[in-house]
Order: sequence, then C-alpha cells, then structure tokens
Amino acid sequence: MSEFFPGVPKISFGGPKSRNPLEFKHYNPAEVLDGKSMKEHLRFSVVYWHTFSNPLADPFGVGTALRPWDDGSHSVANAQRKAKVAFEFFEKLGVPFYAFHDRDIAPEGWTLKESHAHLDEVVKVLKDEQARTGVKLLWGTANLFSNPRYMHGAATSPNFDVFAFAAAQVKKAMEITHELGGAGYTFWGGREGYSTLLNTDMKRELDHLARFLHMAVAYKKQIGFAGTFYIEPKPKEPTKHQYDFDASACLNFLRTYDLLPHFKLNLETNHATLAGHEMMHELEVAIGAGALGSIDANTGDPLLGWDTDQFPTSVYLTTQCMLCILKMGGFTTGGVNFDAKVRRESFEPIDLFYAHIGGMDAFARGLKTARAILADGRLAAFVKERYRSWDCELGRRVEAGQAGFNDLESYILPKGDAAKNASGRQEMLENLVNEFL
Ligand code: XLS
Ligand code: NI
Ligand code: NI
Repeated sequence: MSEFFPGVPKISFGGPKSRNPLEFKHYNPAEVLDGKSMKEHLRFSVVYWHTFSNPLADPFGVGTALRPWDDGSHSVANAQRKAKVAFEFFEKLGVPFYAFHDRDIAPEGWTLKESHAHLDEVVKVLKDEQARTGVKLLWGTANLFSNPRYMHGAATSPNFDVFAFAAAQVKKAMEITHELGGAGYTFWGGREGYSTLLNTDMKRELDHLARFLHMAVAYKKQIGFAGTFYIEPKPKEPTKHQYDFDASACLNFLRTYDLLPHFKLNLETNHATLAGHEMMHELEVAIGAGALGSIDANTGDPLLGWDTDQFPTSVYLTTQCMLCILKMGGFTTGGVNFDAKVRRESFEPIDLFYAHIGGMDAFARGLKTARAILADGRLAAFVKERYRSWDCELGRRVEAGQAGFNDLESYILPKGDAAKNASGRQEMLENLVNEFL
C-alpha cells in the first residue's frame, strides 16, 4: 500500500517532557481515568472537508494547499484516492472517528443521479477502509450551501424545486451514513436564513424547515437508522442571519415544532463566539435541556469577526468544555470533532498532523484539568453553598410549584428586609481554576 505521508510514523504518546512535534505530550489514548480510557472520554474525530477538501483559499487569493495526492480533477478515481489518504491520516493520528459532507467525499455530477452514483463508488472505498482500520464515522451530513442552486437556502428556499432537491440529497446522505454505520447525522443550516427581510417570509420559511426535519425523522425511522440527529447552531455566515442562531434559538425552534425528542445539539466553539456567547454558555444551555450531543471543537480569533475555524490551543477553553461534558456524564454518540482548518500559510501536509496533535493535546489537558477540579470539589461546593438559602422549607415549596405570592409575602413581611447578600467571589474562583492549570 502506498504511503501518502512518508516519514510520518504512527503518532505515539511521548509524555510532557517530549520535544518531538510528532508525539503527543498529554493525549495518552490508553490511559484510564475514572474507568474510561482517554480515547473513550474524548472520542476525537477529524473532518474531511477542512482536512482533505479545503484548498486554503481566502477572498483575496487562491488556495495554497500542497496536496501531492490530489490530481485536481473532479474524478471518482481522485476521490477514491483521497479516501485512502484520509484513512492513512486517521490511522497514523490514532483518531477513532471522522465526519464528512457528501460533496467532500465524492464529486458532484451533472445530475442528481450521477452525484448519487459517484457517492456509491466512494462509499465502497470508505467501507473497506473503515473495516481495515477500525476507524468509524461520527456523523455524516449533506452540503446544502455550496452549489449556486442553494443561494436562497435549501429547506428554506422560496423555490420549491430546490426544497425537493435538498430533500433527495439529504435522503441519500442519510442512506450512506447509515450504510457506513455512522453514530450520528448533522444538520447545519448552511444558508437557512436571510440577507434581507424585505424579500423574506420568515414564518413560512421556518415552517418549511420544520417540515423538512420532520420528513428526515420519518425517513430515519423508515430505514432503521439508529444514530443521533444533531442540529448545529450558527448565528451568521454565510447569511447575515441564520435561523439556527444559537443553542437557545435552536431549542425554541425544536420545541415549537415538536422536534425536540428527535434532535440533540452539535455545538461549535467559533459559532458560540460569533453569537456573542462563551462556548461554556452554549454547553450549559444545551445540557440544561438534556440536549447536548456533540461538539465541533475549534476556536475563533478574538480580533477577527468571522468563522476562522482554528484549532483549539487554549487549555482554559478546553478545561471549560470538559468541565461541562464531564458533569453531563460524558458523550454517548457524540465526540470532540475538529471542525478546524490549518491557516493558509500552513500549506504542507505535515501541518495537518501538527494541527491535530495540538488540538488533541489541548483537549487531553482540558480533560485532566477538569477532572482534577471536579475531584477537588471546592468549585462545586461553592456553587452549592451560593444557593443554600433556597433549601429552606418555603424555598423548596417554591421550586416544587407549591407556593404563591401570598406565601412569599407572609414570609418576608415580618423579616422587614431580605437577608444580606454574600459575595460572588469571582476572582477567588478564577484563582482556584488557575491552581489547576
Ligand atoms: C460551518 C459548519 C459546518 C458544519 C457541517 O460553519 O461548522 O462545517 O459543521 O456542515
Ligand atoms: Ni461545524
Ligand atoms: Ni463552523
């Protein structure tokens, strides 16, 4: 078998003292923490689109990526070779999962029928490679935003034919995800939003989106696909307003249209910051609704206002993520999916390794740090204590919905005023977290 990354060995754990850029310093897949290996805790996944299909262009210049295996053609043979490259990469990196859009793995044809056939040809290779390596599919999805037909959206397009085309495309993407044993299927509303309200019937578009998702739920049942459906919130880009704005907007949409039992959220860090939230905020919102499914692990640049999709390197950020995920009890079907791309200046194949090794190490440190904070217990104890006054008899009755304004007035009137407040101790808690970094 040909090697596409000659000279790159299987990446192994070198330990914190290692100075080898092709070794993990913190990610030790076999290390067991609380009865689960690091590999099982983190469930790392590589995305096909940024890693193997992104030429690294920007609005001011063409792609720079050096990908010696790619002959630049839109042929099935080129796509099949790329699939082999991808699996050599997954194997050498030691990730258990990957994720794809239909159009990343196989070239779009002149007709939908031809596109379906191209997919089938590449899926054969993916299936063999999965069997050979044991690498699994975390989730599949359909690209409903690149082709010009989707300029006005897909499930929210004013053009009914586009809606039908999108449905047929998703149907096929679900089928191949199912065939490849995918643990999930993601819906990211690529252009489901608007650029101006002057030409938009928002209510009608949202109704259509809900109908589309209900049909997907019905089809999932029909084919017996048992994976998790995810919605991935994003507030803007490419449209100025995306309907799946943030976790709260998605939950409201899912509840309004009776879809909540069928979906979980796939939260992406850079999307959270674009919405004006910290990732931890989005995670807490989703967890509170019992709807956190998976994460797209990346980060933005605080000085740039768009989805830069950089690899996560901040241990503070990964610690926050892992605190939430561990408190939730860990992932079930989801994982830490690196929806991230190397910079345009990092154009060599080896940069793909450095980027992922860094992201995996950052999350391994986040996992260990979060675990230590939880084991220490002071942070959780502080939060519990902060709400202690609610543990009185009337507080409990209020929480249980068994008290009214009359009860509260009778309680507080004789006291004259509320008891004194306690300090929030933000700085002390920030110091506490830093003790573990
Ligand atoms: C784009 C999204 C996209 C989804 C998959 O911003 O992150 O890559 O994860 O369609
Ligand atoms: Ni994403
Ligand atoms: Ni994104």
